[in-house]
Amino acid sequence: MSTRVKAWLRRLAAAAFLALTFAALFGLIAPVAGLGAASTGKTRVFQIDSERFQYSPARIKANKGDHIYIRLTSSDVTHGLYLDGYEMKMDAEPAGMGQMHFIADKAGVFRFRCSKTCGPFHPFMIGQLEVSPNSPYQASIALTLLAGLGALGFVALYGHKLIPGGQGE
Ligand SMILES: [Cu+2]
Repeated sequence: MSTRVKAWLRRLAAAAFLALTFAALFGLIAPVAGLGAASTGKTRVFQIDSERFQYSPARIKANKGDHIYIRLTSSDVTHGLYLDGYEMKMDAEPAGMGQMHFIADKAGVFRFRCSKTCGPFHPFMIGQLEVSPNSPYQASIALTLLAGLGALGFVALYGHKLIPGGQGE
């Protein structure tokens, strides 16, 4: 190979390396700055009715980052709803309605249970909120790892060529 071609290849390699490094840095910074995930949150309104000794629906689902509104009504006596993990609670009297609003900033499966003693099976009055990890957020993390691995692999393969006077000469 002529020296001109070698020099050109080296410059190309350096440019690719820089591009990968920037991609990796941006991938790391973007989710932290909220560019990747914050804009994807949806508003979800759940209407849960309570009746001795169950909630309906008893299972609700959302994605991380969603704005969640839960409205609680009761068809018989006063019930409550305490949400584990988010440590929030509300009550619903027979003619009234309880409400809570929060941003699902934690992924996982969280139990909610009745917080008003309503009868013999009160301790078994439970439900669950499932918060799935936000996929665009996960994708940005995967991209970051990929870019990082790419940069590492590149350095491992061609790093010696980036140093003037190295083995690649
Ligand atoms: Cu209850």
